[in-house]
Amino acid sequence: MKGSSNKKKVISSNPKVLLCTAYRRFPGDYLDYVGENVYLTPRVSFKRKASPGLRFLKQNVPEIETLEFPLWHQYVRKLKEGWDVVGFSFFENEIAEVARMADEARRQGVRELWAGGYGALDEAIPRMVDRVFVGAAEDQVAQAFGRRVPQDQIQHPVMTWPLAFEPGSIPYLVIGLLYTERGCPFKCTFCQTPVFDRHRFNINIESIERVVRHYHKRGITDILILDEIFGISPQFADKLTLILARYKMRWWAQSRAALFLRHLDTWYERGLRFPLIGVETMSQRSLDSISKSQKLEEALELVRRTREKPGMYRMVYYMIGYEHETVESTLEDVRSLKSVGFDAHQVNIITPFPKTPLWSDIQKNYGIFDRTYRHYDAKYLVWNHPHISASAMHYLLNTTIATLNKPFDIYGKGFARLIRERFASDGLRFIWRDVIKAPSVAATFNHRRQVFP
Ligand code: B12
Ligand code: SF4
Repeated sequence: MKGSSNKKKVISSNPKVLLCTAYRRFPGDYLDYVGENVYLTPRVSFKRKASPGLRFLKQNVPEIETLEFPLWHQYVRKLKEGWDVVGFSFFENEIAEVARMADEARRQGVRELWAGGYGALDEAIPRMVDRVFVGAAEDQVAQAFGRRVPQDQIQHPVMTWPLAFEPGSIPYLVIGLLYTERGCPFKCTFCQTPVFDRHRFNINIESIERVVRHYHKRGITDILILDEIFGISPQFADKLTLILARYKMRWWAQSRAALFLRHLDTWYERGLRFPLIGVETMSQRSLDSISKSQKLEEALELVRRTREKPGMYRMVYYMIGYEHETVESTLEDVRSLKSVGFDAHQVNIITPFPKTPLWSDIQKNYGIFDRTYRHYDAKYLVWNHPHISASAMHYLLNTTIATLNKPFDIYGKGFARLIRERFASDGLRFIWRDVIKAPSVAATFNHRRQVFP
């Protein structure tokens, strides 16, 4: 079967299918996108309380049941309801938890196990489950119920994550999520997207508009577009940004510097305020070594041009551990990035992920010494770097994060500037929208329930 490996058993034509994420090891065990990159409190948190993969599957194949980030006892209790199929959606760093979940499902007599999501690219997975799904799977899952979901009819689900103040998880903002394009035409050596999502396509725009309308009705003012390269399909992006403008959304988007530069003025007018780009390094040699197909000047120009636009907050992805770098050259690179003046940084250690060109290159040239799944969250050195030891890399990561994301710079300067600029441009509307309405909506919002507008 296309896109999946198969040790298929005979299951009924109307099977009971349960799809889960990895379990939470303790109640607060949600991946916190900000907490991984800012060490001190007070700070904001941004917790992954909904799984985009499972939300898409449930929206398009309502016959399935989904279970997002259960605690272990909740998972075991759910298994007891009796299922023909139990499937898991996970990242590489969650494989140990999923292995334990698979054992428990087998122990309880589940007849068929499935795996999907990026973690399913790992070579251990086909031994763990009966069926591995690679790439978008709405259509394949629907086929288990005798239906088809063509690519152009995939419906977008509602999914939100909370932005809160820590300590205390005090709710501040509900962020509505969008994921509008699968696949990528670039071939950065560290990235799994080109091998995972081989077919590029856009999600049905009418269904996206329905979701944005729902966010608006629920009082949501901010949207994060999770796409890796938003704007790669210009006509689609044009339609989508017009929808966002119509509902007066303030939006965040991940894309490449060149695409932001091309569309900056229009997108800014239509509500773009939080651009996220992969700067990756301040060295063109390092950029070229990962085939990023990006010029350093593009990122620098983006900082210059966005600085002129009030209310913008610029975040970057940055990696350390390029093969020719040393401790000294890395610290120099970090200083150079700091001087450019982005507002916040996500810092990762270059990590080989299965089936990427980087994975085979590193295995061939240096060797991978650490196969602890939990260490594949891009915060550990898992391979034999020629110039930097694992402990030195650990020190470098901490120093880099502490230097780039000083709370005073991120909040003291960055947020204070945002508040000033929003107040200057929106006046009392800013007070209503950002100080009164947003926290009130956030205080009562249930992120865990999937709704179908
Ligand atoms: C949004 C995103 C995130 C979100 C979380 C998203 C999530 N799903 O939980 C955040 C920002 C938190 C995040 C964090 C990280 N991410 Co990330 N992220 C992405 C991104 C851009 C989109 C993923 C997404 O939500 N897609 C939308 C949904 C709808 O698609 P999907 O998950 O693929 O699901 C579909 C199919 O896979 C399938 N499916 C999924 N599960 C299942 C299960 C079954 C049983 C079946 C049948 C089918 C199925 O059906 C779904 C519908 O079609 C991808 C790149 C990309 N282009 O996809 C990287 C990506 C997944 N991330 C990646 C990485 C490296 C990370 C980090 C390690 C980096 C870092 N340090 O920040 C961390 C993880 C940290 C941690 N501690 O866990 C890597 C791969 C990771 C891996 N193999 O483990 C990717 C591929 C990017 C890359 N450049 O290579 N990420
Ligand atoms: S890092 Fe981004 S641009 Fe590069 S291949 Fe992956 S998704 Fe495409």
